[in-house]
Amino acid sequence: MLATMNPAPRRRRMTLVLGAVGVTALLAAALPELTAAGAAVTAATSPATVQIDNFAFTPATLTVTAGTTVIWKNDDDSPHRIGDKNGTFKSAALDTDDTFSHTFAAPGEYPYICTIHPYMAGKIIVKPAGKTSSN
Ligand SMILES: [Cu+2]
Repeated sequence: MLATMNPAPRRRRMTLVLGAVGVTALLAAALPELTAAGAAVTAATSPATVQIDNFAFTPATLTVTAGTTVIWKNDDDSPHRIGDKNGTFKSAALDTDDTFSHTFAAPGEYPYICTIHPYMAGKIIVKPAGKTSSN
């Protein structure tokens, strides 16, 4: 007897769940800031910053997802010039407070130096998009 009663309530519950998903999707579209930390937003990448200070890059190794724009900012009193070892990106000489940005579309490892002070070394590691640890 119970078995014949079950299908109707279950179907109604499914409809409610689908409705809730629809509302969530609408909210996600309308309020992207509220859902930026959620797993559903995989394409969102915010700019990442490397600080240049005291003749060093901070962080020395920065890991980002593909599509991320990395911004270098020179907080030093000396000029610095960023050049990656594979010739993928190269900045002009950056004076104090100058910035340089590069968008990393392709996954891989990008070691770079300051071409004025070659002992200054850093590395950008680019992971494939959609493989963030939050998932
Ligand atoms: Cu330098």
